Formats: sequence, C-alpha cells, structure tokens
Amino acid sequence: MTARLVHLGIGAFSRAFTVPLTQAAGGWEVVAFTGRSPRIAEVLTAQDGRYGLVVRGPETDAVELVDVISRALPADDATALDALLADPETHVVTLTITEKGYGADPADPDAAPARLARALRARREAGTGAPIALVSCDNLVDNGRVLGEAVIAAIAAAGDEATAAWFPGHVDVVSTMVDRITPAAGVAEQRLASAELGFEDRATVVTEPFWEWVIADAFRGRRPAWEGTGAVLAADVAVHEARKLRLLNGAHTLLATAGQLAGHTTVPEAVADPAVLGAVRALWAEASRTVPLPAEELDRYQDALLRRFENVRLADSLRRIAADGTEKLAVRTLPVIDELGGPEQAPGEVASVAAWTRWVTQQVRAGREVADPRTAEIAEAARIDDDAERTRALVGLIGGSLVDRDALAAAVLAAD
Ligand code: CS2
Repeated sequence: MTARLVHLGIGAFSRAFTVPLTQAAGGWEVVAFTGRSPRIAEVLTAQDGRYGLVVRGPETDAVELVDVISRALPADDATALDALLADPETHVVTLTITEKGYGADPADPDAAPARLARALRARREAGTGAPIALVSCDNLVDNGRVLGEAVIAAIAAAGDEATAAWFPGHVDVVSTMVDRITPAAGVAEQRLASAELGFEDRATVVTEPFWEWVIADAFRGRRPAWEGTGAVLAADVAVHEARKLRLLNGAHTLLATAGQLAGHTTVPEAVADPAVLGAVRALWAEASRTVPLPAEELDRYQDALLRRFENVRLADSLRRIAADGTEKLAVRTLPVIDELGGPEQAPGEVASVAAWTRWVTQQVRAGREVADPRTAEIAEAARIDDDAERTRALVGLIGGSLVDRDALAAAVLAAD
C-alpha cells in the first residue's frame, strides 16, 4: 500500500527537489499544501498534480515528468491537514516554508507551526500510534531543532498540554541539508515541458543537474527510501549545513547585492566580473575557517560551486536571491563574523553586509520595494540622509542576536 508524505510550502524549490526525489524513492504519494498563496494548488489540481521538471545542464535540457502529487491543497485547508495527520498512513511531513516561516508568531493560526500544532492534536486525539516525522528542508542550521521548537511553542501557545506531553513519544523532528539551485521558470520552460509531456504545463520548474540532500538518520517511523536515490542519511547534518549555508548561500547573498550594484542581473554574469568574484573568494576564505572539514574538501567544494554558478543557461536571477536579506544575512553571514571574533576579523563577510545596505538604499531611493519581511522598516531606514545613522538603522534590522550592531555598523561604514 502506498504510504503518504505531506508537504507544506509547495513552491518551485520543493517541486524541483523533495517531490521528485520522493517519487524516485518509490512507493509514496505526496499531498502538497501551498504557502500563503493558493494559486499553485489550483494550477496543479487542474493538471492532476503532474508537472514538468526541466533539468538544465551547461549544454542540454532534460524534461522529467513528476506525477507523485495525489492532491494539492491551499495552506488554509486546516480540515484536510488535520484529517491527513490523523491518518496512520501519513508518516512524514516535509517543509519548505523559507527562513521566515520558522520565526512566525506561535499563536498565528495561519503560520505553519500553529497549523502543525493543530494537526498533531488531531493525530493524538485520533489515537494514531505510528510515529510521524517532521522534516525541515529549509536553509537554516539545525533546521530540525528550529522546527521542533517552533511547533512546540505553537502547541504551548494553544494551551494544549496533552499534545505537548504526547509529542516526544510520537514525533521526530529531522534536520536536513538541502541543495539544488532552482531559479524561477518562465513561459519558455513551460512551453518546453508542455511540448515534451503532451499536456499544457503551467507548473513547470527549472533546476540544475546537481543536487545534494543530507538527512539526519532520526526516524522511528516509516520514510521514503531516499538513500536509494543518492540522498545521504547521516548522524551529523550540522557540518554539511554549515558548509552549504556559509559557502553556497553566503556567496549567493553577496553576489545578489554586490552583483546588482555592479550592474549585473544574473549569477553567471556576476561571477564573470573579476571584482565581484574577488569579493566572493575573500568571503569563502573567511567562511571556510569556520567549517570543520579538511581544507582540500572545502577547496574542491568551492571549485564545484563556481562551476554551478557559471551555468549561463540556468541564469539564476540576482533579484530573486536578494529577497529576504534580513533573514538570510542572519544565518549565512553573521554567524561567520561572530565565530571569527567580530567584524574586524571578517572584512570579506562585512563586505556582504555593506553591499546589502548599499543595495537596499539604492532600491528604496529609486522607488522600488525591497522584498523582505521587514520591507517597511527597510524603506524608512534607507531614507535617512546621515550615512552613519542610516547604516546603524539598516544593520539593526538584520535578524538574530549575533554580532554587536554598533561594531558591525562601524565596520560597514569603514568598508564603504
Ligand atoms: C539562494 C537559494 O534564494 C537564495 O537565497 O541562495 O535559494 C539557493 O539557490 C539554494 O539554497 C540552493 O540549494
């Protein structure tokens, strides 16, 4: 019998990554819930959950059919989520809810942690004994722990002591490191997939051939045999998360703003610019010192990253990556500055913060909205005339508690 996996946050990334890998593992169906916008549920439902995955290499495209989604539902269908989690055939919930999804108010009934808290209550009340695993697939270090804390906080906010007591015996929270670059797909990719697959595909995703998934080996219940597809089950995911977040994502965040300031629009254009590439290399040299892996392995990883960034056919957009800077700098950049002993010891990382402050200022002053959970505060801060005051205000909006903000603002000003 087919086992069931529920996914929360069915955006392009999960359609290019966790969903096709779950299909490849075999024997599972996926029920997908959207993020805040219900649109993709309508699109997927209209095409029976099927869509095309365009795998775009440096020279050729391959189109794969993904047809493992049995139902696609809007995030606010709480009745469906509760019923699905109460069902013993549901063993796994994967999540791609982005960094901001984890910081949501635990009492916000529309946010993923509170939705899960309620659905877990339904599972407990139904007397479903089978363990269930909540698997975070977002770009955060220790994402399983962060997810577990967010859900437990939501259970507490609901005053649900019975589910809080039941949780440790029935729910596993699992960390994973996820990696597959997935730019936004356009009409050209939809046409390509539609022609190959023989139906009008409006949910096409485009991605690179490379992918890497390291999953904590922490399931008491059933799970797809992802290791059969090439995913790695590991005792320790943290070191891989640090490697990927600080080197790949850290460089992306720098490229996104420094690249746009230098007049580029895509990742391959930005890394072809020697000045921008020099800044990436400086950031990598610092970040590498904080990742406990052999130097040769980190060197090889950087070379491989560069090859991926250079894929001109993928042409990942810098504007897409520049979104949510206050959340991304908090997990990709500030921890390195902190671990190296402060801004003075990490000029390459400080340059990324400086590029972000300059880029948001430029955007706001050109009348463009910066996509970020703190967009209104960014707009207000970016309009401050005094350089020192503006820098302090902007740096103060970056999330997390690491790194003294006055020292960081001073270093950013000195870097300008
Ligand atoms: C990017 C990521 O949007 C971003 O901030 O850095 O989406 C990146 O492409 C993925 O993490 C690659 O695995």
